[in-house]
Amino acid sequence: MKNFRMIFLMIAAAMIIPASCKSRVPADLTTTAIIPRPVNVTGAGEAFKLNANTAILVDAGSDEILKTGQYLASKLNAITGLAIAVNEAKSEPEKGSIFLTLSDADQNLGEEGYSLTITKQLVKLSAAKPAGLFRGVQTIRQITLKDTDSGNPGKFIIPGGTITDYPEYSYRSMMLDVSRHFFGVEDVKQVIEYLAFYKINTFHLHLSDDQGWRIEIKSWPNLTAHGGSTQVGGGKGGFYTQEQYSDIVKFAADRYITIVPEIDMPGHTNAALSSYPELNCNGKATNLYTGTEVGFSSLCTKKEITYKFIDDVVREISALTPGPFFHIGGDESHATKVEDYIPFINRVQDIVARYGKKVIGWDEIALSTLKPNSVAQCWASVENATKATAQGAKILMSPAKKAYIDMQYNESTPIGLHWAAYIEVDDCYNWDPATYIPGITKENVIGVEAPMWAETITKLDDIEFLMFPRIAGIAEIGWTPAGLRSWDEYKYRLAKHEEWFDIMGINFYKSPKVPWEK
Ligand code: TNX
Repeated sequence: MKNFRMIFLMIAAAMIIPASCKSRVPADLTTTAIIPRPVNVTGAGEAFKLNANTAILVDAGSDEILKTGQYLASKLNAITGLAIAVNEAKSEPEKGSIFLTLSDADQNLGEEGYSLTITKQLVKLSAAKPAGLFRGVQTIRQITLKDTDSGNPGKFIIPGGTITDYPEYSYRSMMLDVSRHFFGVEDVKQVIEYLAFYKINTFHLHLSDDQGWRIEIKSWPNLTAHGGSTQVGGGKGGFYTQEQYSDIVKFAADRYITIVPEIDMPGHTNAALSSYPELNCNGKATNLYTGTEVGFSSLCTKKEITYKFIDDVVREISALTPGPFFHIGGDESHATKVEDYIPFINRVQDIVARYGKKVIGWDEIALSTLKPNSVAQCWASVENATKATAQGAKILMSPAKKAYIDMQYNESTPIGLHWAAYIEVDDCYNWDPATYIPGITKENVIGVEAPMWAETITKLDDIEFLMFPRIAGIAEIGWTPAGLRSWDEYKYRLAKHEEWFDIMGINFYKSPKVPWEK
């Protein structure tokens, strides 16, 4: 009899415990799929539940933090269907709130670091600087999960625990070439919004090339009127008015993303040479160009008018650009003799400095005498990178074989080039900016950038296909310490981001290398 009762109780328990266990053990923060992976995560056996009473509270008296709170609210409301409101915090934040504060953060978190403490009662996000709150907000978005508790259908939780997080590199970037094909303001904003989700903080716009000049210069109006009128394949091209460019700058700044404008010179300048005959050594305007060759054009480095032109362009664009950098290109100047190239780059560095900006240029600029604060963007030449660091300059790492997200994934994926390599999702992830070039160490490197050249790209769908999922890996390389990165762990987190790609409507490459769940 006793045995019978015992067996009965055991069976009953076996039936009940799994169900009740499920409702008591919330998802664990340490197993959430945050990209880039945070520096430190601990889990706790409880979770914060979102419901109709959940509010976002922010430090009183700061419009800037209020805006970040509103950004978080709009993202969470879209996902959860709630109508979370944003209010200024009273002295003690109420239970049930998500609290964004600068008041008591560890100053060692730096410009972009943040810490999160999540309990049943409160989600507290602290940072030393507003940018850190914005980065932390991206983490909150990524850990707001559907409650798997069967008694809680359609509800959302944030798993309990703590996160302390800050970036490995201060410069984490993507470049978009809007010259070979032009992309309008709305497309560019969409790309910037995607970058924000992965804590990327810089967006480089390649604004001029042989095929098109894409930014209005008021003192040289024919650059856009004529030079912006076509693109690869002969489409109608386009350009940003200064007002539109400023709108992009502001949209990015609202996401703590810095715009780096590039005017490529002395090569890659056919669009300018075609718009103003006086910029050519022979005084004759070239024809517009809609092909994809490189290395055939050069500004006339010996003419004074060339430097007047550059001065005007740098002045006008710098006035619209709050960020510290101006990118002068400098790549593939095969039509410029090296003895002309070197003094040209030296002189252009002075012009950029006159307008209060620091120079970035492709690695060839290391042939010249770099200013101590100039940055060489390393895409191809180890020798140039070494020349740059020997002069004390910093390196921005964009090795074409790893980080060029205009490369095809493999022979059979549509769009993209393959001159540098086919770059599968794991290839793009498996490298380290601090060891990629022998002799160049972390101290030499300011960060990482994934360039997207646009010879074969004509629409936002194409940008998305080449960007995703590779950009997530580039973001992690820039943010997460090398010791915490491994493809075999990352690929499972990445697989979980398919859900995000679907929610955001992103046309991504479903690589066979990733253990997708769907
Ligand atoms: C090389 S990378 C270029 C660009 C092309 C790109 C295509 C670099 C600095 N120059 O002009 O668009 O290859 O991948």
